[in-house]
Amino acid sequence: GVDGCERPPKQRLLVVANRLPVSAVRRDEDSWQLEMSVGGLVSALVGVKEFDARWIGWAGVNVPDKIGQKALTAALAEKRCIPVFLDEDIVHQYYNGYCNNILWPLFHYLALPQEDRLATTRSFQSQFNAYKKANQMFADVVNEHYEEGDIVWCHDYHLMFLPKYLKKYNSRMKVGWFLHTPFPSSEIHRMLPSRSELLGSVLAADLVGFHTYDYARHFVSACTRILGLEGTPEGVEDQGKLTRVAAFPIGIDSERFIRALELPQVQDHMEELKERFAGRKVILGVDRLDTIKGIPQKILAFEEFLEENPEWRDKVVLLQIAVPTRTDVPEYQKLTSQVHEIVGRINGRFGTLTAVPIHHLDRSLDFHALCALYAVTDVALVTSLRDGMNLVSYEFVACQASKKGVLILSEFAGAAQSLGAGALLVNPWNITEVAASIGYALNMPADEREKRHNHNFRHVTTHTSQEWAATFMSELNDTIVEAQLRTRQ
Ligand code: ADQ
Repeated sequence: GVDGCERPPKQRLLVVANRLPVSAVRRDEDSWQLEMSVGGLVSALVGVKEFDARWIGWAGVNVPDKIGQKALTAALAEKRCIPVFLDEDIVHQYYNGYCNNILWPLFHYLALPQEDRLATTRSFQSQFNAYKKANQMFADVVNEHYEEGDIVWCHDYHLMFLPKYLKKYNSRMKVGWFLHTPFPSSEIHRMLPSRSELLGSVLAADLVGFHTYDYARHFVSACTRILGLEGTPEGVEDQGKLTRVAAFPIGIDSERFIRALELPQVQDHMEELKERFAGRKVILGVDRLDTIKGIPQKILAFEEFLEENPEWRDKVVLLQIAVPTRTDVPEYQKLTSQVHEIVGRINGRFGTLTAVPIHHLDRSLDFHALCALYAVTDVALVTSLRDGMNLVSYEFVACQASKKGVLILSEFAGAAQSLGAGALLVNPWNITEVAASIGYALNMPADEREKRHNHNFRHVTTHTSQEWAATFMSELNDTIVEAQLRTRQ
């Protein structure tokens, strides 16, 4: 530095998640084109400047040949990313199978696959074995790149065995694990054939984090009821060893959204949208096309609203932007056609020669288009049946400083705990209630809208993703110090 003092070296952080924050496209045998994707996690960690972070994860492509693997590894190194190579069979059984067909639905309170689905997929046990094998492959790569003093931060339901495997390699490794989905009631978790092994492996971490206090409490009671361990206000204790369990609600990089609204291309886009929907109020839904997001329920509620309020029929439009994900999983293909069918029916019923009430897009929007859309929206409609947090609701609030629109938010989204005071909370299963809330939102007086918006805007701009990551990391560092003190006593 200027004063001649050396800055202390930054603490190294290894972030481990199923997917790397880049998408890789192969150009030829030994060259790859990489694009950094932006998401909550990426911007959270970019914002935490005091750490020297590296990413470890799957690049999302099958690279069977050594030449390709070597070239991709080299290209990724420039982005501070380290790949885990998974072959097609593992991806099918670990990712499509155990992660997305078993854990994901169960953690969102949806039933385990019924017999007909079990018969068509490969057996539960072989999917579970692939899950463990994949976790071991992640652990191997982490271990290979680990240096004494590193912090290892594991993410999500894909990697529940990772804390245990890492500690087996090195019991002094500092390991944190964060779950982005809900953790369900212990009565739901109990149904999993591998319930105990999964809990025990997560408990090997030093710090276990969830979005909400409820999820943390569910996890602790699963550990007490299923494993017979002791739950304390601090976490879970097993023979004197404490695993700290706590809530760390995630946020967004709100500044990035607020700044984007100033850009000329975003403002042009807003003008276009305003012109396109002049004379109509805009209701917006933005979701990954996933059963947990309650998209059919949302559209049916909108239909009921139109049915009950004929005077609104040509004055309102629902824009539903639903980016398809996990298209290899049959459940998701079924959902797509179900949504298309409902949208088609409602547009046939209430559309005119010049306008339809629902615009449904099966694709993602780029960041600037998304910001413009959030900014011109009158009512955002989030009807998740369950959702760990739901960042779309945060993004909408961040973009509404001038319009002060209304957020209708499912009480089953983690975000209901943080944005509940400003939003209209609904039970998405109660279509009549959601329809009534749409009416209430569209007619809400400006002063009530402003009060509600200000409340949420303050929350979204103070509880950012950067703050989330920094808090988790400092808590993880603290647990290590506490553990050292305890062993010295
Ligand atoms: P998701 O289930 O993906 O995340 P969410 O938190 O809403 O849900 O984040 C979705 C992200 O994708 C947002 O940043 C949104 O802008 C973007 N997105 C979604 N649809 C899009 C579209 N059509 N076009 C463009 N962008 C789109 C999981 C959990 C959540 C939890 C997060 C973070 O399921 O509950 O909040 O992780 O922990």
